[in-house]
Amino acid sequence: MTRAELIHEIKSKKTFLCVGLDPDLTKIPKHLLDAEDPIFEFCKQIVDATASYCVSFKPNNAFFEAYGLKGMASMEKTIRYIKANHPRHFVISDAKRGDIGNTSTMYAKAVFEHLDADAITVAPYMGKDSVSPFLQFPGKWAIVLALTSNEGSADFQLMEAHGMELYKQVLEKVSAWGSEENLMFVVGATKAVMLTEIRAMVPNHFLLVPGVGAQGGSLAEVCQHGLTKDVGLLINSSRGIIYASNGSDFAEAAAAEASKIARDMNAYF
Ligand code: OMP
Repeated sequence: MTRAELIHEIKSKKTFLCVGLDPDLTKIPKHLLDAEDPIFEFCKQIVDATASYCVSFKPNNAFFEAYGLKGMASMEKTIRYIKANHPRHFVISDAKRGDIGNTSTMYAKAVFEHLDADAITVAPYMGKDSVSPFLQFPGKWAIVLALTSNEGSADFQLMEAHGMELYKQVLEKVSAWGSEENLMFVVGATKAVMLTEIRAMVPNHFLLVPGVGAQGGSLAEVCQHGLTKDVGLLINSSRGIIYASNGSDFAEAAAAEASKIARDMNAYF
């Protein structure tokens, strides 16, 4: 999906919500456990219920890999289901990859050629040759970790070297490796006030912003500091939407939660 296509989807639907698919067998409704593939069944129903309120889905690999081969198959089925039934949604494989170039190329092939996801999250700390392979696929995106939502982000990302915090060096260096057409950055919603400085460095890049909902980040604050004329934000919520209910009404509850966020986003158009 190109940047222009993504912006078109966002502006025509008046939402920039990304629904995170983090399936956990201990949290999904009990009645789904009898299904042949409970994880896929859960994701499929969440996807169908929330699709009209979002422009993107973000399956997080960990929540599928935790169930071994079966979980991996559920992830692949989920991504193929989204691609086939909701083809205008932007699919982010949240795998946080990054390795020597030779290996990153294979990670990129796995996610872009085999799974046909639109984007993958990438950790930048092995440097240019570890990130570049993800930028070689037309219409596909690398979403590089800049300032993450967790407490531990302070351990390295806020450390200063040569008078500049490490996450700012990541923004500066990595933005020169790709373009606004194939590169986004992750900035946690819990760090919303820092978006003003981040926007001064990357005024047009799309930012993936997780951390509203369960982690307590504020949508209004993120929008206040991070919105651009092209919107420039994909705001993710996972648990706050997908576990809105663990009863038989889970899909309706997820839809209601996604719709609430989409309504709030509507005000910014
Ligand atoms: P909830 O806290 O349940 O909304 O989930 C947030 C999702 O975003 C999880 O899949 C996290 O792994 C992911 N995430 C963060 O929470 N913080 C970050 O800084 C980056 C990510 C991510 O790259 O998506």
